[in-house]
Amino acid sequence: MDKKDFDKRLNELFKSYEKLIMLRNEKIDDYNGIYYRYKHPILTADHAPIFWRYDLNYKTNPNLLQRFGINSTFNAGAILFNNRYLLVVRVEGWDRKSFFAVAESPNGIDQWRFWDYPITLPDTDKDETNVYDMRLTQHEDGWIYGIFCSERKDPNAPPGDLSSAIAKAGIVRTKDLIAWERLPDLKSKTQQRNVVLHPEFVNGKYALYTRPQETFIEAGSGGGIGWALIDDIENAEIRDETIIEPRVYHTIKEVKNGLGPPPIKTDKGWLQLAHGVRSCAAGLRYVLYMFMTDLKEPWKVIASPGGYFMAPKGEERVGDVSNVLFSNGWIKKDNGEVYIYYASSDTRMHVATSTVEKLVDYCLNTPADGYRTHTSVATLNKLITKNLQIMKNKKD
Ligand code: BGC
Ligand code: BMA
Repeated sequence: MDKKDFDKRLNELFKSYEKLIMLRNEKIDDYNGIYYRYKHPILTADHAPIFWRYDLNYKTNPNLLQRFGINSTFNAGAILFNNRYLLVVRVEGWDRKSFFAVAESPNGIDQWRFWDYPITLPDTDKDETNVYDMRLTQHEDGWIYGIFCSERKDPNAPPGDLSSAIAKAGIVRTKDLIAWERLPDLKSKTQQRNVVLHPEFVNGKYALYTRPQETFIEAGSGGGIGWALIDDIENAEIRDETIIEPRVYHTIKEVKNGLGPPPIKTDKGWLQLAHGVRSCAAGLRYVLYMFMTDLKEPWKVIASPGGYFMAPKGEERVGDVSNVLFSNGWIKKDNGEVYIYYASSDTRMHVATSTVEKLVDYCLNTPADGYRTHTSVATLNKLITKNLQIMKNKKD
């Protein structure tokens, strides 16, 4: 390419990038009363800055090739920090390594732009191969904590097995999302993924939602969302762990489940968003579901709406790992609005909006799963009978 073409092409790249970033999002008119989806994904691989992907120097990149490919942007932690909407996004390169990068939006809905540099995590263990899925918790101790999955090759894997891995929870904290202090990884008897810090002290201690697992993929016999009190966050160790939200046969959380973001406090209890996984011929299907826990005893489940809250739909269904919705970030605004940030098929980020009032109503008044066809039909019949009466009264 001659220099003129190079400059022209580069100019076009910057222009179409700006157009993508400035694209306004809008609600989709697909009413379920519970939440709204939005027309466009909020972050895709194309949202990665041009200056991350290309070498902009004509001398060293005369053909204007991408030098650092970005594959996907997903599973973001979220925080409203000094009135700024921030996501800590899992960005994955063409090399399959994921890293964290902050993206910021003026309104929480569109115009998401990455900060210039990704997060450079303190490198504390040479065996740590990949990191992902950070949950951000603004804790009442004054720190913002990030707990993420730290993955390495299983040292006991037989020769030739280059897939078996070990998952643990890495812990960092920050006051500004720029300088990150790394604390020792969570000590646990089992592997851990989906570990989330509760925002308040409980009985004077830090409290973790956990997800013990027997092997890298299988939750195993202990499977479910657990709860553990931690004596010292600077040397966090799980001593006692109780399963508070178990897996159940023939439900959306039959194979695995795990907490999403830290819970939202309401006067009726804590709103909890989680993912549930079931197995089918097409592989694992990940959906989002909700439950509520007690305000004073956040480890006690007080409401379990049956079934999924949100499942992959339309283009969400397709991606690197198809048939997956995953969320590890949401933001509650002072006016009661809730912005739910979720990823589809390990590929892109979306937003859905609701309110605390609606989510509490959803949790408290959606019939629970009766675990059998017969109970589901009985629940439906009750609703139909009630509604037919209302419809008949209207006609009379
Ligand atoms: C992937 C994760 C996935 C996990 C379990 C990891 O290697 O990076 O996205 O959740 O495996 O399947
Ligand atoms: C998991 C998660 C996510 C991912 C999902 C589907 O176990 O921790 O990273 O979105 O698998 O691949």
